[in-house]
Amino acid sequence: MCPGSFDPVTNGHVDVIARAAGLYDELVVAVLVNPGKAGLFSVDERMELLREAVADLPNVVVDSFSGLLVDYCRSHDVPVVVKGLRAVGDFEYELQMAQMNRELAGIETLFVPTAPQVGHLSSSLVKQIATFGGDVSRLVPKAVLDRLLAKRDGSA
Ligand code: COD
Repeated sequence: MCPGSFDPVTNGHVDVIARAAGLYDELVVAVLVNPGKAGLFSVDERMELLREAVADLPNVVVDSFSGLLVDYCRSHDVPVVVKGLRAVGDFEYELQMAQMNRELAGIETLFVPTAPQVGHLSSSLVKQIATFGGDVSRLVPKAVLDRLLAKRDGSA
């Protein structure tokens, strides 16, 4: 399983998802609500954009969940969580969550190092750049770009 806020999905997420999909027979990408982050897109919008972004990966299913990651894993028999690691900041946060999820439910976390060409990408930076009219066309899938532009122009 690849969990995240995906608000919205970026090319960095897609890279990790595609690589995780190559390691397992089945991969669930789940939108989980991160209480520490305010959302621009609704959970339904995030799922729709994710589905478009992973349309060429037949073993990937998109889902959502509100609650603890370990509860989702337990109820769906998910043994492993795959996370992308960018820099030291990610590592400290992700290590803590990985250790906690293992303590709570024995769930293992596999870390995939970010690809250098997407290591600087984050949903928050993409939103900030798009809000102020910057070009994010190389940073996100096409469907996300269209939706960001529509939101900025007030038509979505
Ligand atoms: N390159 C590589 N990996 C990337 C990139 C990139 N450019 N951008 C993001 N990623 C990775 C992140 O490192 C992360 O692993 C994943 O993609 C998702 O990223 P985000 O930013 O969309 O999602 P987060 O970090 O906000 O997601 C946090 C969760 C929602 C997974 C977490 O808060 C959670 O599990 N919440 C559920 C409640 C819970 O169980 N809490 C207790 C945790 S111990």
